[in-house]
Amino acid sequence: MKTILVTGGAGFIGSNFIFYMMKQTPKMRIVCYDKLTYAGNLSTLRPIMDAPDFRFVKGDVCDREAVFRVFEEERPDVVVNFAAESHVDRSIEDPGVFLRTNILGTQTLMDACRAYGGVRYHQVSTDEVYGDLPLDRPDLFFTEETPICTSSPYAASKAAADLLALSYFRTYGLPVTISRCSNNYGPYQFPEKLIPLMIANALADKPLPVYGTGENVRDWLYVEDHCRAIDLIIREGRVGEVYNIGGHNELTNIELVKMICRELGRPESLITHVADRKGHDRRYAIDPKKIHGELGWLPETKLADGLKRTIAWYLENRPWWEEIVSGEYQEYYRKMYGAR
Ligand code: NAD
Ligand code: TDX
Repeated sequence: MKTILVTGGAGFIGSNFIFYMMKQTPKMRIVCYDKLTYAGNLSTLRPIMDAPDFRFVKGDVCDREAVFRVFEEERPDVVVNFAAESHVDRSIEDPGVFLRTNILGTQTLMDACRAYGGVRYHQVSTDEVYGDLPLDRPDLFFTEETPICTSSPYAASKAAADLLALSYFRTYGLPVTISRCSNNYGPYQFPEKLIPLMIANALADKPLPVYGTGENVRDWLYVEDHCRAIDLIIREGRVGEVYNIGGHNELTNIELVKMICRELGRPESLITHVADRKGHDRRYAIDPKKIHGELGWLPETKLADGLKRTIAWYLENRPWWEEIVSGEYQEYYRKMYGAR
């Protein structure tokens, strides 16, 4: 039986990936390694905590000793690294922890892969490494050849990790793959990110804070489509290669927030335009030709359907996110939005 080490598996995409893999590939041991930062939530994994082929280990990806220990104990065949600081706004406030976790954490994991040998390493990256596209050029898309040109400290830290991963492939022959995905949404997303934040605020009849004019465009991908793509890449992708994931679901932020209002039956008058994000990327848009051509992947969930499912999930799982928005998050919200 193969063992897969999923780092950052208590967060949004990592937990969805674990659930996906358990369904798709039942004969696989899954070890989740996560520091449980503010973004990690053990309650998400509660239903599988006692499953026979699952183990949770609390640990920091930058902690060499702890990382090597888990490799010694579990001898993983594959590592999928989701562990990261992932919120752009937080990186603008405090870049340090982003550089530490996102870059040094990647190095530590790849060093362990090298030390134990024969381990396939997958780096979960982002389309933000390409910077942004102009709003008046709908003909332009990010391909794997688009130059890296980052805007935020978050994006810069992710780009650095990607370059490090490619250097480990070239220099040491470590079998790495990288995926660069567009904006994800779906169940278990921390309510600091646009879609769950707007759902939570709308349900509480609180203002819906849209940065600037709201004309910025994002290319939304339902999280399960992302998980399916990663599964394909680790099984059939070529080592040393980058694969873009996303496409065909572009929308301006303001259109998206209005859709959420309509779905929830809340008035658009809740929308409040607040100060823009510093360095705010204008448009992200993925060209998924490579992953489609090589691995047959295309997004399956249309935004309108995925959004309905996501809203239904947040309505049915209020305790999961109400606990988050009632705690420390209040202080974060005051700090980030109080002066906007
Ligand atoms: P998230 O913030 O929801 O989860 C991150 C997880 O990593 C948490 O469980 C957290 O506890 C853990 N973690 C943080 N620092 C750690 C450390 N030092 N050691 C061990 N664990 C640590 O993030 P997400 O949205 O699920 O994103 C997962 C990955 O996907 C990230 O690498 C992110 O850059 C990438 N990504 C995200 C999106 C998106 O739209 N959310 C899109 C493209 C790529
Ligand atoms: O309150 C808000 N108001 C608002 O207008 C928030 C939180 C966001 N926004 C805007 C900023 C962006 O244009 O909405 C858009 C989406 O914002 P986020 O949810 O913060 O996502 P983004 O900055 O696009 O980054 C996301 O996608 C790429 C993830 O957080 C990253 O981890 C991923 O790499």
